[in-house]
Amino acid sequence: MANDATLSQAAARLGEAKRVLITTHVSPDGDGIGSGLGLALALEGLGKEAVIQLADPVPEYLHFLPGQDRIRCAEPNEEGWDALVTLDCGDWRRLGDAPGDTALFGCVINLDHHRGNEEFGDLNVIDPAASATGLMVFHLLRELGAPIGADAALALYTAIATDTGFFCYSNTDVTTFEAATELVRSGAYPYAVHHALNESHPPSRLRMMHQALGLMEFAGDGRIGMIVLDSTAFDRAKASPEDAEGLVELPRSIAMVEVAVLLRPTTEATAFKASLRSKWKADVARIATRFGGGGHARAAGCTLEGPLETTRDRLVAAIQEELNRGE
Ligand SMILES: [Mn+2]
Repeated sequence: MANDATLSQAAARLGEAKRVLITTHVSPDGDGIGSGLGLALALEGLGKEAVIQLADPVPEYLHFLPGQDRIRCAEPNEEGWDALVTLDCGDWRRLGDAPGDTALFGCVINLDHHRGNEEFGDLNVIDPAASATGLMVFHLLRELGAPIGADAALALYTAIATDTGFFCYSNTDVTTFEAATELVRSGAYPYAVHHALNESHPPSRLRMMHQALGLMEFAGDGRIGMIVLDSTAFDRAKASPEDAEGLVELPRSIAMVEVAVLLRPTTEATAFKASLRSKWKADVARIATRFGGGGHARAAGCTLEGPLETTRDRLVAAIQEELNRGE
């Protein structure tokens, strides 16, 4: 692993710490929550105090993970801690105000796999080659010599499974499978994760999918597949924003499509959130970065201000440019 030295430095600092605060980005996902719970539970196993502080609540689909009584969400942190570990987050602002002031921490450890991470920590362990932050936490716990119990294993397995699309995306590699094997050996039950994430949707999720399929459009000779959800689509489906999570996979499943886009209004409805995915060539992180977002080469996101028509046009133009670049 590229950042071995730093990973062992992080392990050394955590080994000394007695009280550790853990956090992840706003709108937390499976990797952020799974990594956080896995780390917290394993640190507790070493006799440390570990609390997870979040800016936003844990989404419904992750409520099956055990250990969530360690999560605080309502107020920003005001206490002092030996260390803060930020997980899966490329810049400090994206933590919301969850951790509070940096002066509250003996050490800030930034553990992440986003390329372009702003390295805001005292220790920055950034590995863009890692398929998930959960995988990095797994290796960190090995460095620490921390036993991984069944609950922590389930959390870390979930982190890795969600960021790799259940071991399908192009980031899935030997290291990923090796870690998953170890986690299953430690008690993670893969079907429990698949069941919670893929077989437990409310009917509104499928109504939203129905709307989304009807709104699918194409650009760039069919190489750009896009779904634009407006508030009418949500009203028709009687759906919540959570019901639209991951629908960007629908256009990505089409043979011709190289870049898939899901556009949906922000809760304030003054801007649009774009989720971007690609298959082989297009670097969607580069596109997202142009609009102030970020992510990975094959999965990224950003928020675009302005009315829908201009937003769509700006985005399609930027994607087209990226597709031309690769030719
Ligand atoms: Mn991640």
